Amino acid sequence: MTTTAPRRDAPAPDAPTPVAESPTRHAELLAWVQEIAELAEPAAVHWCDGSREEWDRLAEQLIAAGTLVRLDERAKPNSFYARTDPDDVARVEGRTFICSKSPDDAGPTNNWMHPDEMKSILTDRFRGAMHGRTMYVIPFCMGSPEAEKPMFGVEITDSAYVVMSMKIMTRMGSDILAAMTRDHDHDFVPCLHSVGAPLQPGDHDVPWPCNTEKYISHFPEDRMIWSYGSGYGGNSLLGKKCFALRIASAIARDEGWLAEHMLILKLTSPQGRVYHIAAAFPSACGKTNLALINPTVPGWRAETLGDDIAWMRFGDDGRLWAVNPEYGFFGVAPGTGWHTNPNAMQAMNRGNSLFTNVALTDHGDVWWEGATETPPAHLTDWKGRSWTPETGPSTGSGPTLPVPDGDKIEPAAHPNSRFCTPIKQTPILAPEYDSPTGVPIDAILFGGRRRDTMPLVTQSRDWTHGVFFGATLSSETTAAATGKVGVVRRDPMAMLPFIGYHVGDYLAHWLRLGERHEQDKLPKIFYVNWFRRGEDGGFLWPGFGENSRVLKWIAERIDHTAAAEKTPIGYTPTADSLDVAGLAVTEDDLTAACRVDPEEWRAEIPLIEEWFGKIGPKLPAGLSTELEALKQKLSG
Ligand code: GTP
Ligand code: SPV
Ligand code: MN
Repeated sequence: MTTTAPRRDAPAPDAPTPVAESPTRHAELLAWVQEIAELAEPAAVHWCDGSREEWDRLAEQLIAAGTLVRLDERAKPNSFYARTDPDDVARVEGRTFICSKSPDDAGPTNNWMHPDEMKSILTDRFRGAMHGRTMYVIPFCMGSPEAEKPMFGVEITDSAYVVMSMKIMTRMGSDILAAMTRDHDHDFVPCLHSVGAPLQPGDHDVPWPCNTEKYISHFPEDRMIWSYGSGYGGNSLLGKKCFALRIASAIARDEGWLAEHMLILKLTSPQGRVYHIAAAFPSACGKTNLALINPTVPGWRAETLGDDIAWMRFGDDGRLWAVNPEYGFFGVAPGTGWHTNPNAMQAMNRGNSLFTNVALTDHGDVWWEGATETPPAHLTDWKGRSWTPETGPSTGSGPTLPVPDGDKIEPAAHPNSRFCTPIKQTPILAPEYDSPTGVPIDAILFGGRRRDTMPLVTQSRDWTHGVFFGATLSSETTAAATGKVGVVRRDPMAMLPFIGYHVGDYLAHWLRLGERHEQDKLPKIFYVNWFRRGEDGGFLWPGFGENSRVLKWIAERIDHTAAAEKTPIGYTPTADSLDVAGLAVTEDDLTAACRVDPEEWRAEIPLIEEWFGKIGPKLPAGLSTELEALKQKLSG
């Protein structure tokens, strides 16, 4: 439903207002929509119903605006391709703020600003920010609307691309709006977004409007989000990182549960025993791939529940139950191919998908590095330039000079280019994916991208030691956020950019949950690293489907049927407890992948100490004790 917004200067007494024509009676929601319409002064207000007709209309509109290209129906039915502004390609951690009243509630790892100051700055930015654009109102729910306490949000945005993405990534539209007033008016998280590019009469729009000034702001005490200036990914699809992680982690702290950056996987052994595994790896470190794994170990079956976010609550049975609050994948395209991740490829070939900043083939399909082994002879790259495998991009029409040997060809797809696909299209979707209560978790995996030090797999001694694994998680930075790539940083529980409060309080929350529940019902905690490299610089472990061998060892550790070696850092597989039958890896590489190297670990200690120092006085004592114990073991 679209209505013309009231103009503050010339209100026609009988002009339709968003409130009068709105499809809900939710008083608080109506008041908020009215307030934002008056502030941002859009040309029109549209309440999203989530229908196919709405999707088609927005797609046509975005095609006309040059934002989207329709892909060939035979390759990717009902799917579209978008190229962003080259300066709007990833999350902007430097412009992400936690606006708690006290800076001590945001902590040393977040940017902080007082909520009053941020609201004042952003009220100025939002004033008239939607001139010439439609203001979309998206009612959505993270997780099932049938949950005991459904987690509603409403995103207001001036980007139709965001509406289409939210349609894939969340449960949204008329049914959700109706559920918001079922029995009573339910609370919701107001999520305000603008690309920050108002149009004045006569202005010519660009295909990807955005602003060089960006603010991704969270108000944990108000449970509210204001995002300005970016149209991409986690900056603008506010149900995802902003709500389901930053705001939800603050709610979870208050209510005694966990909102985590984790995939959820169901694993079934040849004997039919089911295991549920949650795994936290930093951005672009393998969650989507593990969530969609095709096991190479005979007889083992994997099914997907979620690939990025897990909400976990303790059940009456004392076990930790996980749901995926999302409804789609926003997956890293490069590296995703028929050899590495056939299930993702099949899911996107079913269509109904958006592809952003990948390359376009001459036949109206998409391509990225790793999609196929040999690139097509000609592509249009993510910046819209003609591209060939021999020369990379060329801007002019004249012949391009051959690239000298050894020089790297500029990739055709941006390293953080993404596919956005409904989870229902997964060929290995677990039937419990939509369950309001989720699945009981047997194991939690922490892991990162480390070329050295971290062995293939290590089991913690207990919950506290496992929390130490998570607290000291380290990884090389990736293209998922702006900034330098390949720098090792500490990324606690893969949540560094997503904890909506003080990291010290967050780690204490994790420890406390362990203390308050029965140890033998808690998930077992492991640390994995698929990314260790050999002397030649190549990966020591083949990864992807072969990671099922590690999952099998983990399952057998849960059942106390696999052997392990006790090392200073935890339990690692013995020479013959990891199933490597038929694996094309040399004995030396395997040993190197699994090795606990005391030298490397002694070099790691000062890095952990520096990180714990940064956390400051809120560092839980239990973690300092773990560190001291580790130092003792390494010196012994
Ligand atoms: P976000 O969506 O940013 O949170 O990322 P993610 O954690 O879901 O990472 P994803 O599975 O998309 O993987 C990121 C990159 O790592 C891709 O290029 C993958 O091809 C690559 N990758 C994933 N798993 C493995 C693995 O087991 N081994 C190796 N070598 N690369 C992997
Ligand atoms: C991540 O960066 O962890 C993502 C992509 O999953 S985004 O949605 O942009 O946060
Ligand atoms: Mn992620």
